[in-house]
Amino acid sequence: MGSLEIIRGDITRQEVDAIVNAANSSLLGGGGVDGAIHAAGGPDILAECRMLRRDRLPHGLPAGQAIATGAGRLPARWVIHAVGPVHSPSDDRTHLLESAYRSSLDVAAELGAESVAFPAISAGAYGWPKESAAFVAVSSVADRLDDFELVRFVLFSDELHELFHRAASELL
Ligand code: AR6
Repeated sequence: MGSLEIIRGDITRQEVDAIVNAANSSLLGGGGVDGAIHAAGGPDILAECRMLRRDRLPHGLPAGQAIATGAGRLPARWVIHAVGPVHSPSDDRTHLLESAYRSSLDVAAELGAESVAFPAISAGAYGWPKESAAFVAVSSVADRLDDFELVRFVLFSDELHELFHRAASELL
């Protein structure tokens, strides 16, 4: 049985096979986790993203989907760029948030990654309510843990760290 870890920390420092980026559809960078990954990983990641846009994704990567690049100078081997949905109070986009996690795990499995670290996708600039973000994240990976040695959630705040622990204790 693979293990699930929930820690407080910085995704760019994780020594795992693949880290997941909370990207946007352009794949060309942004703030938050995305900015931190490109800043710490160096220009090779953005160069690869530009090639993906040119060759395979002229219209960008839709919400709910994921695609991998190398990880530049980061300790991880791959960055899996996942696009979460922007939260909408009038339109339930939970399926897209679930899909961002599950597509990331699909990509990780295709790469042969044994260990994967996630941030709280959509829980920052995209405005997803934090408690729901934690529940959707944990429930989306729960039935896939056996496919990996380690799935780790890396939370940037005490509040999200606590909410992810609470979700895991209720769901697992
Ligand atoms: N390590 C772990 N978590 C982090 C880090 C870090 N280094 N930095 C921030 N967080 P966000 P989103 C937390 O906004 O909501 C970007 O501009 C952060 O506190 O990064 O999916 C993209 O380009 C929050 O809890 O991602 C998109 O345009 C969580 O990571 C847009 O933001 C996610 O916040 C995506 O928004």
